[in-house]
Order: sequence, then C-alpha cells, then structure tokens
Amino acid sequence: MAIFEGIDTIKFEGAKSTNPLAFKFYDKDRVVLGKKMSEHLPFAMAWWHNLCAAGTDMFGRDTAEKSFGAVKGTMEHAKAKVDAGFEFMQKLGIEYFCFHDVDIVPEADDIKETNRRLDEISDYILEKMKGMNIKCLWGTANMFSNPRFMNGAGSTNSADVYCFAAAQVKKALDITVKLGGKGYVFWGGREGYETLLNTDVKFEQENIANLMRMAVEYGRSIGFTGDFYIEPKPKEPMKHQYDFDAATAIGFLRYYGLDKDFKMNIEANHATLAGHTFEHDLRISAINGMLGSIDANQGDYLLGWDTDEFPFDVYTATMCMLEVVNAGGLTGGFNFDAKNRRPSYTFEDMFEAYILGMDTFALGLLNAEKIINDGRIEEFKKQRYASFESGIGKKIREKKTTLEELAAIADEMGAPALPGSGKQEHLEAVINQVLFG
Ligand code: XUL
Ligand code: CO
Repeated sequence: MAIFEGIDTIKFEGAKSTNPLAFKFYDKDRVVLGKKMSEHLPFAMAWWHNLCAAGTDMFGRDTAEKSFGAVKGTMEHAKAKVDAGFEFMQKLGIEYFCFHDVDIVPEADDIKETNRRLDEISDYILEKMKGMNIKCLWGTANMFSNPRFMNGAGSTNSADVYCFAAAQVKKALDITVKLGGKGYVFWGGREGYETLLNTDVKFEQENIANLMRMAVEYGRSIGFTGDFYIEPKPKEPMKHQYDFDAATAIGFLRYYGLDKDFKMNIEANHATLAGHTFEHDLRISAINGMLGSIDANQGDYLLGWDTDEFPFDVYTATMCMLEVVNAGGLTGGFNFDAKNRRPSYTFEDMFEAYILGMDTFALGLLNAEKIINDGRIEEFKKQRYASFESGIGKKIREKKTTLEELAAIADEMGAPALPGSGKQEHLEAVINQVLFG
C-alpha cells in the first residue's frame, strides 16, 4: 500500500510544463559537461526534516501529519518512516539518504535498548535497499537534542556525558557502515559556548579532537573507508560554535592531525550565518582539498537564524555548481537539509519542495556549463594575474627571490602603475548575458 497515494513517479516534463509534480529542469540522463545530471548531482533526502519534523516551532505544534499510519514514538512508526522515505525517494529518483541515530528510532532511556532498536531498524532498512538504487550518503549521531548534551558532547564538562557521546558515535558509525554509508558527519551542535566565564576553550577543543581521533580509529577498524566530515556552523544553538566556518574547521583539523581523514560538509545557510556566501565556503574547502559534501538549502537574509529553506535562489545555485564542477565534483552529495515552511503541510508540499530544490540545482548546473563554455570569466581571471607569468612575477611564484631584490626593483620603478580594473560590474553583466541572453 502506497503511503503517498495519488502521487506517481516524478518525471521530467521540461520548462514549459505546468504540472507541479514534474521536473522542469532536472533531466537525470541529460549529459552536461561530459557527465549525466544525476552524476553531477547525487541528491540525498534528510531523514530528520522530511520524515520526522512536522512543523513544531517555538510558538506552535505540528501542522503536518507524519504518523504514516503508525503511533508516533514506536518501532512501528520508525518502520513506517522507512516505508515512507523509500517510497518518497523512489518516486523522486533520489539515490541517497542521510540520518541521525535518533531520526531512525525513538531513543530509549537505556542506550542498550536504543542500540537494539538501531540494529532492528537497520536490518529493516537494509532489506528495503535490496533491489533498489537507494544508498546511504552519510550517518551521524544526534549529540545536541538530549538534555545531557546541554554543555556539549565532545566539549562537555562531564566525563560521563563524554562516554555517552562516544557510545553514540560508535553505534552511529556501526550503523553507517552497515548501511554502506559514504560518509560520517560531525556537526558540532552544542560544541561551543555561551560565556567564556565558565569555559576552558583549549580544554574543550582538545577533547573534541580526541573524540574525532577515536572515531577515525574505530571507523577504520570496522572497515569504514569513506570520509569523515565536519559541518561548520558559526552559531545556533550555541552563541559561539567552535566550527565557525570552513577556514576555522580546516585549521582545527590540521592542528590536531585529522586532516587526512576529514573533509567539509558545507551547508549554504551555515555559510551565510558565518557572514560568508555559500560559494566562499565551498571555495575555501576546495582549495584545501577538503570539499566533501553539501547540505543543500538556503537561508533568509532578513533572519539571523538557520531557516533551512529549500534552494530557490538560482544565482547561488549557479555559483555553487561552478565551484563544484571546477573542483571536479563532490566525493559526497547534495543533501537537502531543508524543511517545508510550516504552512506547507501536505504530502504534495513535501514532493514540490524536493522538485524545487532539484530543479534549482539542475538550473545551477546548466548555468555553470554556459559560463564555463563562454569562457570570459575564467579568461579574465587568468589575465588579471598575468604579471606573475613572466619576469619578476614568475620569480616570485617560483619562490626564487628575496625581500631585498624586490625592494631594489621598487626603488627603481618609482610608483607602480595602478593594478588594472577589477571590472566587477562588467563580469556581472557577462553572467546575466550568458544566463539570459
Ligand atoms: C543543523 C544541521 C544538522 C546537521 C547534521 O543546523 O545542519 O542537521 O546537518 O547534524
Ligand atoms: Co546540515
């Protein structure tokens, strides 16, 4: 029995289609820049937003009905969510899912019982996966919702809570490996602080790094060959979170010798909360060889928190896809860490949200292709640094010069000529011409 009755497999119908339950731009087999769209865009469903969250916010209760025919908080409900999730992914042609431990089972008071439930549900998920082209992109442990984590998990002041966090990471890794997950995420939900008056920052960061080191050791010992990811976010729920942005997280990983096993999982709305564009954090990750995966969503520039909206902004998706394509693609995928707005509470809304997100990234990819093929942006950038291609510029790049030599050249020349126009407006106009001309 179908859960999403009346909703058929979502098909590509093209830009002119007025069918809300059809793709207008995401045409999975269309070849773009030498690869199929579906290969450029390995989309994933976020278990938590799509199957668990039903609209509760600080001011009101659920608006959406997500019991899927079972009593909430039971293992029957956990299984109904699996049924719903797989039907949903299959109908949309989504090949991956992401989960937290407590998204897939109700948490029990005793971790031994929670772990038993995780064994049971992962057997059930594995059974579902058979014969279907649906895989696990990444798993993670929720170490921020339960009150025990109020002072953090790796950064907690309590050694007992630290043990609990370790136990959850261990089990979440077991389940991720069991489901063939490509990655394992650390989003430091409460790894941060409210006030320095009660916080030893160095102590806490060392403990977080140690938890990650133990996770790598354990993961590798049970055959996990994928990437570990840090998902940076500057604030919310904590006032200050340690993994502020990609640059901060990369520095942390290098300092603690974790950079060989970890990459970044960059979330658009987290980058903008950090005062960056999405593409900035993608670029910083890419140039450090750490662009792993993406949490695809968008924020609201008028609101100062993580609104987790479905991607709609085609310019941003275009800039994102330029970064991804230029980096040679992702080792992970595009996880829609996004939720329907509270008043969009129907099953159709769930599908339309994913169609919007997938079409937005398809447009981003098609636009990136146009910009790359046009070539003017890349050529301008190349020309901009041309003075480093020969003469003293070349010597500087080859590290064959000294401050004394450069100072002597400066003495000779008097004032240098102005370095050439940055031509931002020109380049922006080129983008608009390429996209809409
Ligand atoms: C929270 C967030 C998380 C992570 C996984 O802002 O993005 O859902 O993606 O823990
Ligand atoms: Co996220």
